[in-house]
Amino acid sequence: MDEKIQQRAAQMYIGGFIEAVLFDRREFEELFLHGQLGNQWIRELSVLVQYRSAETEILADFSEDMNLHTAAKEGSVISASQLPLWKEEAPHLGSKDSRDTVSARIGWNSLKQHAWTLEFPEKLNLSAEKLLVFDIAHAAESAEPLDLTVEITDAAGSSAALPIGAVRKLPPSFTYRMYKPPLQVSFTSEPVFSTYGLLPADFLPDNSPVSLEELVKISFNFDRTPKGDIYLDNIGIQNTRIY
Ligand SMILES: [Ca+2]
Repeated sequence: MDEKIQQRAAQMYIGGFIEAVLFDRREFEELFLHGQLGNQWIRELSVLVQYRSAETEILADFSEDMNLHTAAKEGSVISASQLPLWKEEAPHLGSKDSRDTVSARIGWNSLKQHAWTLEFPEKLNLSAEKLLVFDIAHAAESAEPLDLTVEITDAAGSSAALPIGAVRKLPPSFTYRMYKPPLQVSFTSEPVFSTYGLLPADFLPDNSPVSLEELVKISFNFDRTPKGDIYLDNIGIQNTRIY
């Protein structure tokens, strides 16, 4: 990356962090929640941002046990529908090492009814001033952008769905050269997470009957990109004063 672009990117993100943390200018938090905003200011930049606010209630981060069907909140139930690949593992790094945290790995190879679903023991409130957040990364090198649908369901069984592409599709993998020339080592990639923050209001078309105060289920439906191999992690509800 060009030196000047690196400097401008550092100014933007370090400056944004200071504005948000020291001066309570919470609107700068958007820089970290919506990676594509960085592109609007520095067009040459390709940005993937992983971010978690201290005001996040984690629903699933796969750290509690080795059981695929349990999540952070006791009594939560995870299930999968027709997924050819579903396990929990530590994402690999570009080297032979792995991360020291575990994520859900999900793969599919058609547009059939593939879904991954998290059900809660108690009704979840996703009303105003809250965001549904989660992290996604390509698990294998992918040259294509990836889209999927997030669906929320309330206690009465009403549901509403939103493709992540409404915010932005997950960009193709970034490739990099691990060793500098003249070493003849091919370009490689590694899983890099992107944080998504979905606004409840964006799920609701006019007159939608879904009750945001009484959610019982969040589903990830793999119905927009015919095949994918992803890591999913850090699903949570974030308090926000941005919007
Ligand atoms: Ca578990």
